[in-house]
Amino acid sequence: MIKQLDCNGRILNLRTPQVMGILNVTPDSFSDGGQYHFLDAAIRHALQMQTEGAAIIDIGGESTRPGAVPVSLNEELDRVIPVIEKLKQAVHVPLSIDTIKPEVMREAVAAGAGLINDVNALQAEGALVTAASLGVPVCLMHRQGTAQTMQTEPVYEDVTEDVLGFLRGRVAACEHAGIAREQVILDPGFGFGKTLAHNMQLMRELSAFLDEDLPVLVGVSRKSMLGAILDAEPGQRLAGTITLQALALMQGAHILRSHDVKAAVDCVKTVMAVKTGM
Ligand code: 7PM
Repeated sequence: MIKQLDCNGRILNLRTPQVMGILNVTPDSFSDGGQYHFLDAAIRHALQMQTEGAAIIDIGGESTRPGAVPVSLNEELDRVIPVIEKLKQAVHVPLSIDTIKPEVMREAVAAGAGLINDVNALQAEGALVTAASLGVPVCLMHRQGTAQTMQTEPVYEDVTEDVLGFLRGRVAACEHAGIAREQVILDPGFGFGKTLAHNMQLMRELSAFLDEDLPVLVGVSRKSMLGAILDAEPGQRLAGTITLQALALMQGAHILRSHDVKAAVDCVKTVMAVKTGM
């Protein structure tokens, strides 16, 4: 497996697991009340995550989460492009753009983003061609249904096999479009059109995704599956988040997408100490 990704000139080293800090620039962001909506707060938050050890900052302007209202192209561009332009100067780690829209991918990479994080796995019209032309790494996430429909009784034959089969197909589509396999990151998409039982099976069987010999990204931070397990609000899901992250790291996960960067970095250090004995 390629252990280093060139993210638009900034290197993401995957020889050790890394933490992707979540920077939300949506006013309806579920766990931070949208206080990072404004540019200065976004910069401060990104700088803090970098100080805490984030190796990459993920910037999302469209609410891609289950149940979210779609955002217009111009609204999404207005939210994320100024943040990327500022962050390009303010931080030194690579920046990731969380979007499903090819126009946003293009503008974001032009502004300095170095990785495309697409919860729609480049299935939008023009997304594959655009990502191929931009030449940055892409994270392909699985989801069942759209943001509006995905929590209505998701069904799988075998969730691990189904998700893996979908991602294999998208990797093939990427290669056909001219995106090198070495540029692809896999993500099973925890919480996106999955029941609690589906999410738990995916975590138990995460090592199946590692067998593809591609980097694997895991996004479990504060998710509603933890709300269901713990009967806790998003702000009270840290211990559950870290527990799932540790289980993912034990199975070989490469990137943890996390709100709580310091705790996730400590989790990486601790699990790596167990794995390596030092
Ligand atoms: C409700 C549910 C609110 C989910 C917010 C979310 C992922 C992602 C998101 C993920 C990748 C969140 C999510 N989740 N991108 N974007 N993987 N690659 O926790 O799991 O921010 S949105």
